[in-house]
Amino acid sequence: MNALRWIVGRLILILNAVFAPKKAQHPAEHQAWLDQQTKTLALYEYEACPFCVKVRRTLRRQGLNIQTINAKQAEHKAELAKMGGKVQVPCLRIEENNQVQWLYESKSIIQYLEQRFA
Ligand SMILES: N[C@@H](CCC(=O)N[C@@H](CS)C(=O)NCC(=O)O)C(=O)O
Repeated sequence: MNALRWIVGRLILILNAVFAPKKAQHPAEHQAWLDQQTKTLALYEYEACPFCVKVRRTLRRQGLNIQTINAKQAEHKAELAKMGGKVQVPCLRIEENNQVQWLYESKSIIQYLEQRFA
């Protein structure tokens, strides 16, 4: 089962690389604004999780440079469980006005990013 999961994961990564969406190119000033805005966002993820891949493809399409955090690492997994409430990826950590929100569900994350940055 683990081996099968590993193989499917690699396939997802290969297909994602082959059919990578075009990374949005913004004028330098707008990109600098986006980078400033996204400094306080972090995506907890697993490399080969299909839902995480979906979110990463959105980041690329939108030209968003959001920090990604490998939730397979014990310290990050523990952080996600403790602060977010459950170990599920993708999860977007949003820090705004000294408040932290943990947004789960790929659909909700994509919707949030599209509403905020599209
Ligand atoms: N409906 C969720 C599904 C997310 C999901 O199932 N993620 C899996 C990884 S692919 C997960 O976090 N499983 C818990 C674990 O592996 O500990 C979404 O669209 O984000």
